[in-house]
Amino acid sequence: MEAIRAGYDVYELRKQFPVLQRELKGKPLVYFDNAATSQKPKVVIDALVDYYSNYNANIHRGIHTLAEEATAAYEASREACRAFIGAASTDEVIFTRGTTEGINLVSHTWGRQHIKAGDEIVISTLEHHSNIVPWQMLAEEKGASLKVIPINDKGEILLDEFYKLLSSRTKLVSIVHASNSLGIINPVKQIIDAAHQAGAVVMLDGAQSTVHLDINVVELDCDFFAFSSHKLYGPTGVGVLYGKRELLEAMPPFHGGGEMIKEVTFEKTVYNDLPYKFEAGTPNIADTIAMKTAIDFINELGKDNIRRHEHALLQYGTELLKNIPGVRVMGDVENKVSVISFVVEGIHPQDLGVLLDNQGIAVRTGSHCTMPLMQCLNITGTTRASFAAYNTFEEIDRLVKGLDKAIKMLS
Ligand code: C6P
Repeated sequence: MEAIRAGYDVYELRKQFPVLQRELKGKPLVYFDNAATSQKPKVVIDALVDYYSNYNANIHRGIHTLAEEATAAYEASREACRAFIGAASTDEVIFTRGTTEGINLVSHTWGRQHIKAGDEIVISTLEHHSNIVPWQMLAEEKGASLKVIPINDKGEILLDEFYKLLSSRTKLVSIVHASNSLGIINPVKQIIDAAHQAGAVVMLDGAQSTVHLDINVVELDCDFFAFSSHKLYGPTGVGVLYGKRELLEAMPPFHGGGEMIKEVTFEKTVYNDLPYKFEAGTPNIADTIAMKTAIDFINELGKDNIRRHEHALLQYGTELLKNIPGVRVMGDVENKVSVISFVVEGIHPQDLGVLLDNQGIAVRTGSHCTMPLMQCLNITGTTRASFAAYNTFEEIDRLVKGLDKAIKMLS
């Protein structure tokens, strides 16, 4: 039944993930912390081992066979990333350490170049700290100010309030595509179009959307888009910043060093072409190569199939959780990625998390790096269950049972 619903065999898929074979506290592991980082299939782990075992070499530097093989694999990953987000050219695909670094790259380069005293940067209440702090730092440095789009009780962005915030002072709008804490998918197309009409540049934080949604940066018309490999079945420590060519070309480099130069004298440096201008030093070669394997893995499974399965899990889990007395599901809206965030009356999320862990169930608890959102919702934090392609309905049943038990123990 589950296999039919998913469009692929979930149980067969699970066999490809070594860690899912693990027992925790004497029970099969239930891994519901996928929004923090997803587990890795064996093909991704093998890609890392293969690079280090068979063609470990520095890239873009050597003329020997190993260097050529490593460079080819590294650049093949850039092409896979380009296609995955629908960018027009690999020149617009910059490898980073992840979403956080991508946002910091833009704030340190484009931001320092363009933001001036009196300018305004617009973000939303839903932002992750990674899409708040870099802009706060920039605003402080430049004498600019940060404007925050309010949300309704459910956590949805109030578009009318956003439109009111836009003015000729708005230079940048930086918005999370899908909220990590609530799962809500933001109306980014409307936001981008309105921001552009006001003359602002738009950055999207794609940390949570890239694994679930079909991304096409050209159709979205966003100016910058950042994501992390580790949330899409790939390794940690690597990700992508997409930027429109004309913006990237006009931006100063982020870091100085090897690889980002064409020519250096003691008097002057001529910077390299895109995308290398933004990739100083020896990069994270193995993980970048394995990120392609993760993208291939998703493409083979089919994003549509994964989405259908995850949505079914989301609906099933939301209904069951809502029926548990004392449980309040936060961000319970239609347009969501597979995240269920909830609070239980009178019980601290951390206590709940520990008791669930004792039953072999991994969830995330706390503010999820969105403290201002928690303050706005008037809560200290939530318990968050986030689903991936390999999760099952039985695992949700285990969560519900585990929750029941934990609530009884803590009440
Ligand atoms: N959210 C979570 O458990 P990095 O760490 O750079 O790969 O991603 C940062 C980041 C940025 N934006 C959003 C919307 C995110 O969800 C994250 C990472 C994890 O929700 C860890 S806090």
